[in-house]
Amino acid sequence: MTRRAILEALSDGPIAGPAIAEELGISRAAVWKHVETLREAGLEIESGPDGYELVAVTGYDGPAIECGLEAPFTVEYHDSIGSTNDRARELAAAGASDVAVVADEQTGGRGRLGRAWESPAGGIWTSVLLRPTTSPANAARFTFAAAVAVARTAREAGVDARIKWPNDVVVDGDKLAGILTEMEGEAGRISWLVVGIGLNADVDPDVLPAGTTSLRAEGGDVDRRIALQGILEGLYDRRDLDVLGEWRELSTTLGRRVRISTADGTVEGEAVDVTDTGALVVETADGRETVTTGDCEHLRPA
Ligand code: BT5
Repeated sequence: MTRRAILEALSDGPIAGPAIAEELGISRAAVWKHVETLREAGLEIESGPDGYELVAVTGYDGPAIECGLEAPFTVEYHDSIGSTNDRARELAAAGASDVAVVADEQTGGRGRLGRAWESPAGGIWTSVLLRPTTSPANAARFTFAAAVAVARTAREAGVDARIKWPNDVVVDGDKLAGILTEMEGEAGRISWLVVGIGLNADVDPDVLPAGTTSLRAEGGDVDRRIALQGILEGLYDRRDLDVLGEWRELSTTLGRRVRISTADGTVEGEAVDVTDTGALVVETADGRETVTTGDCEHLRPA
């Protein structure tokens, strides 16, 4: 966390090296080394008569993403990795928490049920490791909180994003983002929870499966650092909140005719509500059904 503290001091700069050293209880040489590392990571740090000052942040890596991030996550950045969810699970097994694993590219990105998630360079691929003190029954809330955070961030980037149950963010029906929440828990208690978020940011949808889109393709702002910070802060701020109201507001599924394929068959009808455990309530020809999870297709009005 020293690097983070130095970054904060530099953002409020100019500040003299010895003053930083004193404030953080480290040596002047250590301050100098940290500053050099940050410069190598692409942060523009000027040194003038009054000391160091952070003047610009460019790039997309750990220090750049942590700079100005208003959520207490450590960012572990990889140019390329198999799956950020797999890496976050490894970190969970090693006892870590509050880490966001971020990659420019994934070579083995995963969706639900072992499906592949295409993750070319330029996307936002991240997995946030949390240890919430709640029961496994509440895990879906984190998927919902992530969906709200992603949809809001995309909307701030100028894209008309909405949430599609259970785990997508879409623009006019085309998939912009997907969420994969995984966890380990027992006896009414979550041990760790990993929220995997894939957002097609600065990506050409031509290299993605049909029916997908990206921030770039929708003419949105594709500053990944700003977008990712928005998502991480949005998720963090909602970690203990009831997000159902916000989810309902941003949902494009509620009020529609849907067909949901589940392991037990197909449910068709009008999506009328979601429950606080993330299930979809569907008004079918035979009455109301509550569907825990599945693949949801939006149908044209009957
Ligand atoms: C999801 O699964 O939508 C969850 C995707 C989660 C991806 C993130 S990226 C960071 C983290 N690390 C990982 O390894 N995973 C998470 P599902 O609802 O099962 O949808 C999967 C389907 O989406 C695929 O079968 C394709 O049809 C489609 N798809 C694949 N790549 C896509 C992409 N980049 N954009 C939109 N749709 C895609």
